[in-house]
Amino acid sequence: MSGNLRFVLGDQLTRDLSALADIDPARDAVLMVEVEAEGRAVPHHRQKIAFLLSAMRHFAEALRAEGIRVDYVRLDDPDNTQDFTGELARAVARHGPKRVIVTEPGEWRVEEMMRGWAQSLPVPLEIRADDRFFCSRADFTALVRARKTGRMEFFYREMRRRTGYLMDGDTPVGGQWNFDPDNRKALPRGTRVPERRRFPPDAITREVLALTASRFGTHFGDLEPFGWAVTRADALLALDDFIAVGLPRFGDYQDAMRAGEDFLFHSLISPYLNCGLLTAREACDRAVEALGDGAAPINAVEGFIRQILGWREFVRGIYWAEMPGYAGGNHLNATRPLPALYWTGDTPMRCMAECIGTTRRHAYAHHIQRLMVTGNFALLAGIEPAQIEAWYLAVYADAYEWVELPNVHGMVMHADGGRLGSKPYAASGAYIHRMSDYCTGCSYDPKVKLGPGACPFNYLYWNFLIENAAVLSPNPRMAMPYRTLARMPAAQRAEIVQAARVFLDGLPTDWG
Ligand code: FAD
Ligand code: DLZ
Ligand code: SF4
Repeated sequence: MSGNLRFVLGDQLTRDLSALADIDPARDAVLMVEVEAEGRAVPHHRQKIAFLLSAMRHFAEALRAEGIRVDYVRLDDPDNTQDFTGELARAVARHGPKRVIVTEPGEWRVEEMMRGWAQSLPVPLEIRADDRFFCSRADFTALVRARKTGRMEFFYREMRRRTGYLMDGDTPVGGQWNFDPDNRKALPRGTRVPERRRFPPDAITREVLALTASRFGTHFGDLEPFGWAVTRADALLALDDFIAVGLPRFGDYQDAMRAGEDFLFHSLISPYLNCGLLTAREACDRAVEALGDGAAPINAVEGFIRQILGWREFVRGIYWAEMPGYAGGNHLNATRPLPALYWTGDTPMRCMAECIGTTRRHAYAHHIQRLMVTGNFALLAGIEPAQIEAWYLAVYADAYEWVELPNVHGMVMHADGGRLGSKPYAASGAYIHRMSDYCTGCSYDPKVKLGPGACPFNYLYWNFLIENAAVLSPNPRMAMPYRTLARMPAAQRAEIVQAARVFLDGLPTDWG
């Protein structure tokens, strides 16, 4: 072979990817590999594996249709060594390229592999920046030095200024940077939630579903019904669908939850953004257009832009700026093993059962379910960060470590000591009761604090504050709950600790 081998990973399915930028179809080849090691790095949800393998196969077809040579190694190829390093070495031996070209990966683990390839391959390795983000890793480091990344809000404003999104000269469109106070409404009873466009499996997806069932049969999660888009064209239709039926009320009900409604007004585009079928820029552009057309209000569009231009870019920046040390922290010294209910969904807590149910059905749960239900429970129960992180990385179709880890380790578990968020998002049952209808029909009562029928979130919340008082009470943002705790009679505090201990020690951890 007289050209270069361009190795494209499963979350790099973007035609404009830096590793494909200057491809010469006459001399170069693209390598894509399906390997068991990636499906088992954590035991990924079966629907996530099928989604990604199908998207990879469709992407390879699209490149071939352009006349690009794609060397595609299938999972069931008998010669497949089943990991990236083995497959790259075999491909280099097959093709004898001048160079191997890759785009930087989304996980530290894989970047370490790449550093190994630079040593072990008989040809030079070129690692290119991933320019699918608004803020490059180098830009973020510069912002850290300029002290503009202390909090997401300041980073986000800087990104608004840099991109010009929702800016009117130097001032934010609508006169304020942040419409969060408008975006915390519970869903009024009777509100109609739109049907969302889903994409029935084609022949390639059906083949991959069967392969996933046979190779990853023991993994968590339903394979079907499968409704994800697996091509760029369909992912664009999914974005259109969101802009038309979801975005107008996205802001109002961003934090709402309703039993049986798995998607509400959320965009469902994170799996596409993160594997490359859609770009962050086109998602933001479409939302801004909708504002200009009068099809969506400013609180919705700003809320959506904030998630993508703000949070998504911020967590990626933190990940690469702080790794590898970031993953090792355990600020609250949480050590409890992950309860089996995270895998089985078998619990009388209706909120947890609902959120784990949607996770099992779709490899998806929306943000507030992840943060304020399954995440809040993990925080209050003191689950060991590494165990709950592995769960989140496994169960969501959009999960890659660059985005999962800061959200779980930092935002949910406060295990980073406050790098990501200034205080833990701990909440009692009152929050879930206010923002959802889960408590109706639950075996517990959110208004009961202790004793028979008490909502576990209530005593777990106070127990969490008691157990972590030494670390958390000096935090000025925690002053209010600690003042309330200080007024609580000692006997009541003892009862809380006892109720939490009985409840937590009674949770099975074995689900095999
Ligand atoms: P929408 O609610 O429609 O939001 C629009 C987009 O904003 C999302 O597609 C996503 O790209 C971005 N976004 C929103 N919030 C965040 C955030 N906190 N961090 C980064 N991007 C954000 N998101 C992932 O993409 N992968 C993960 O592995 C992941 N793990 C999470 C774990 C926890 C504990 C929490 C609290 C959040 C996590 N998130 C993760 C963020 C968020 O929950 C998902 O991006 C969102 O639920 C995806 O659904 P959606 O596309 O319908 O999002
Ligand atoms: C998540 C995943 C899975 C399950 N399988 C593959 C695969 O077979 N081949 C591949 O190239 N990528 C896969 N991925 C995505 C990778 O895990 C991801 O590219 C790296 O973690 C870097 O972010
Ligand atoms: Fe969840 Fe408590 Fe409400 Fe039950 S009562 S759904 S456990 S918050």
